[in-house]
Amino acid sequence: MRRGPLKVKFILPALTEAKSPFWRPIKYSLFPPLGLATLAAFLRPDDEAELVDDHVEPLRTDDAPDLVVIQVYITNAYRAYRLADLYRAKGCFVALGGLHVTSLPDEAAPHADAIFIGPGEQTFPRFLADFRAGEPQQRYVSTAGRTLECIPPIRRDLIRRELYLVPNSIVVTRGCPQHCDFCYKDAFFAGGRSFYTQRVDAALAEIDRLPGRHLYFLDDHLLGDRRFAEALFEGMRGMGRLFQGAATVDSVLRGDLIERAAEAGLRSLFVGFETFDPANLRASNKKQNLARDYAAVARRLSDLGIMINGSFVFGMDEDGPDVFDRTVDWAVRNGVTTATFHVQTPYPGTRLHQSLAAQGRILSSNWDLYDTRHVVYRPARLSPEALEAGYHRAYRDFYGWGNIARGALAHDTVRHRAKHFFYAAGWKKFEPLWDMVIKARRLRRMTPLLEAVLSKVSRRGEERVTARTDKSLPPPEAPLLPAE
Ligand code: B12
Ligand code: SF4
Repeated sequence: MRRGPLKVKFILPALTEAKSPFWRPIKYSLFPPLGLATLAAFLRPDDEAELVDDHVEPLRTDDAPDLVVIQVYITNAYRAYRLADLYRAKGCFVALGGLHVTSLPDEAAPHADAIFIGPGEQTFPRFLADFRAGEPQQRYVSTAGRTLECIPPIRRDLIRRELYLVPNSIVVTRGCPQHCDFCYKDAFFAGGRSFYTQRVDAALAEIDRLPGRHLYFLDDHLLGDRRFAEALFEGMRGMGRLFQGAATVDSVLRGDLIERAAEAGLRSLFVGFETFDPANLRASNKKQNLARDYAAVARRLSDLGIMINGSFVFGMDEDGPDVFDRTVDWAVRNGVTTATFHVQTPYPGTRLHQSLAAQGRILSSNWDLYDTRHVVYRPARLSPEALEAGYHRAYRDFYGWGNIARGALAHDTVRHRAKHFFYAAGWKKFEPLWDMVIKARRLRRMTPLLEAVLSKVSRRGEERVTARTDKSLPPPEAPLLPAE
């Protein structure tokens, strides 16, 4: 029985200690650990909580809190286990949860006093009550009845805002209504609802609490529940916010939700195009993309002044050696502002993993390599080397100066062209500058710049310019930077 206040340390371990040549400080200084700050809200006011994000600040391990809560993603799993072992050796109670623990509970269990399967809003408060009563269980499983209604406000006071470019990241839903075979989602939300939302008034209140103008919704599919999204955007009209988010191809084409989002302040959207091949889409159960006109998606977003962060996956079974150039070419021609390329990665627990394992095609179970940059399975129509090389080439080509300029010219207005150019170049071409800003702890000073780039593209008073064709552009001149 523990009557007094608890000393609790929440840790988001980094994927590795920041020494890999692929470590991009700006990528890991974007978003604070929202999941852990959500869990911290279930503590009592007199408990002492500390939240450490290993990506952006030194992690001291010479302390001995009553409870250590560690979030485990696939790529930080080994480091998370090492930290867990270290704290347990000192007699601290260690709780492990998150996506990777949910996929592989038996792997995680030997490193923990308690493990948590699925989202934590249902299980963590239950555990805290058991822990205080001196009767913690070893395994907590989130099941039917999980909800975001009436959860306490996320503990943003624990987040060191000055360490992040986007401290105003926010999640107002959990999961997604779709069921793609390669996605973490179905395994993570098994046993209960796999798509649910906050109450609109609670989401609006959370938005209201955030200072400044810029917001980044980290929801898997912000437009996934039409009624919720409509009410959210209605409530946000007039708030003067600028925001970014993610949604599916079909939701951009359907109805007028995307217009409502633009009116509420949506300025850039992460869109899961993933593949152009219908056989790939069918094989991965990505039905919502089938027979959709991707170019129409790009046009609609461009017309609304919304920049596109396109997500593309390489290495599906129909992908041959031409997939890289075709994809980059399409993205540039259609004015995709930033692209996120992935080597297909079979996360354990997904149907993709089950299927490749059954075919004997999994080549490695070293989780450090499951970072969407390495090939961990045997592709069907490419060698692993060609797939990895093509992936890196795609990044290099897409972010070459010539293609950044060409992509910018795909838009109709001068303003949108300028925004596209500066956003894409700023993200990939000024890495040393970002590193300096991060080291000097000046990320917050960049917010006005980000807001300026995300400001509204208005057609009023601005002539539409006739889009120049690719042929009229000079070839890429500037040296290409290393891929991501
Ligand atoms: C933001 C984000 C990032 C950010 C930062 C992450 C951060 N600061 O948390 C950045 C850009 C750095 C990033 C990078 C990567 N990411 Co990422 N990212 C996300 C994203 C979009 C949102 C995370 C989030 O805030 N979710 C909302 C919060 C509320 O949920 P949560 O964090 O899961 O926390 C809840 C539960 O997990 C649980 N929980 C978590 N820990 C614990 C612990 C205990 C004890 C308990 C009780 C409960 C519990 O309770 C919380 C509340 O319900 C997710 C997609 C998603 N929807 O989750 C992908 C996602 C997590 N990323 C993913 C991947 C693969 C990566 C990369 C490896 C890929 C890449 N090429 O970039 C890298 C490396 C990450 C790393 N550090 O290891 C995958 C993870 C797959 C897996 N099986 O682990 C996801 C799911 C995307 C996807 N659809 O595939 N990512
Ligand atoms: S649409 Fe995106 S988030 Fe939803 S299941 Fe498919 S990959 Fe996952």
